[in-house]
Amino acid sequence: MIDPIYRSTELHLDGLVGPTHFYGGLGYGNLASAKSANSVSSPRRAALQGLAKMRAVHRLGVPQGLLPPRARPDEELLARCGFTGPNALADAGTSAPVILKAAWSTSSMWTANAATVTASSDAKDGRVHLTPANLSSSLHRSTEAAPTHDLLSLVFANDRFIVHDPLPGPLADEGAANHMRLSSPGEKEASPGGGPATTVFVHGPDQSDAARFQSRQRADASRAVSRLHGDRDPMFITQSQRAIDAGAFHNDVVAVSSDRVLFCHDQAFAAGDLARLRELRPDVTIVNVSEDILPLDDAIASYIFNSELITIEGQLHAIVEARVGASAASMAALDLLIEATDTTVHLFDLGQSMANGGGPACLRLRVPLTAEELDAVESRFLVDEAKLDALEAWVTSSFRDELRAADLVDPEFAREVSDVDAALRDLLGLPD
Ligand code: SUG
Repeated sequence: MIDPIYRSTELHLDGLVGPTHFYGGLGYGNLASAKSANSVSSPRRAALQGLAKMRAVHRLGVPQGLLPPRARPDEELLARCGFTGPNALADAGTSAPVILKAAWSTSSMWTANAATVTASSDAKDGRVHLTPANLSSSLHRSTEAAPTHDLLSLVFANDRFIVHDPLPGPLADEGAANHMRLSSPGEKEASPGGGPATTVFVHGPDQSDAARFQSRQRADASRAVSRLHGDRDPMFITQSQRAIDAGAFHNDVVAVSSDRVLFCHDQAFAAGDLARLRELRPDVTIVNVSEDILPLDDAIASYIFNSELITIEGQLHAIVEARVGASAASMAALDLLIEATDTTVHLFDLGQSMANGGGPACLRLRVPLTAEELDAVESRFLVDEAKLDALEAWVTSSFRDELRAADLVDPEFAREVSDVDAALRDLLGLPD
């Protein structure tokens, strides 16, 4: 097959699933991750499911790229926590299992948490800004920040782009999962070029002792990112505590946008915030699904609002996780989106990622670019059919079909994974 000509300039960067995908029960406020804790995972199926989604998006004519998984186990983390030498894994497994799991985590696959991005037409200085998320709410995710910074600096190595340092740890920031870009009325399409879009930062409410879960996104972090990026038209809205308590640990579990469409659950935001948005941007089509049609718990179970929305030449596409099809109430919500926007729906099985709380929208970072900016992106990180074929072959031949908690203390598994990582660096032409 001949690779299609791009029909959009919004780059989608997916996280490639690594050979150590497992269920650690590590995701704070993430009900799926808690439920799956210690069950048997399939790294091979997880990676193939992710690649199938990337291929489909690529075939739609969308620039599709990837961020590779980090080398595992994270020996630096183990050493910083006092685990060194030949028994490091076994010792960590006995006395600090959370540190052991963090050292093996493939959570970098959820690139919606890799960074917050501001398009050049939305920034006062006319450059594309990226701030890697510090992910400081949890140990396993916080270790992603420094390597993500280095990777993004390679992908966007051109002075059209600025990759900032992650925010200081206490300003907890989870990246684009809590950020939406509503295209300006002057823009023809999701790609930048018209006036400034409204960049919507969604952060948690003030901490409360009554809360079941605290928000992972602090308001002062959202404001700091917006300041750093020089956003021309930012807006700040608050997640509802009810949604966080029901398991919406990121806003993208209950709301998603593309271009001038916002698809969300009625309980996603604090009272009055959606009305404020509507008043500010009356041109935006808001498909706000009420509790009567889709109870919040069902929305969080199906991840309907975590669908990946993509606007291509004016047509809205939704990459929807297969389990939505099994929920009549979620299908009713999807019908509302289709009625309002004539969306084309594509169903995908992402079950392995979903069991850790990561749906279609979690697996991709959107980078709205102009055609010239897209040309400046480092091509080693972009996929085409041949690269996708090679990646599938790499996964099929070298990833385990089953992984158990006990494998994480096995030094033989560590050696195996290091060979798998080296083969990927070779395939993508990346340095050690
Ligand atoms: O941060 N899960 C991730 C899921 C992230 C989903 N991303 C978005 N919503 N954008 C998290 O909770 C689970 C890992 C484990 O349990 O092994 C985890 O980290």
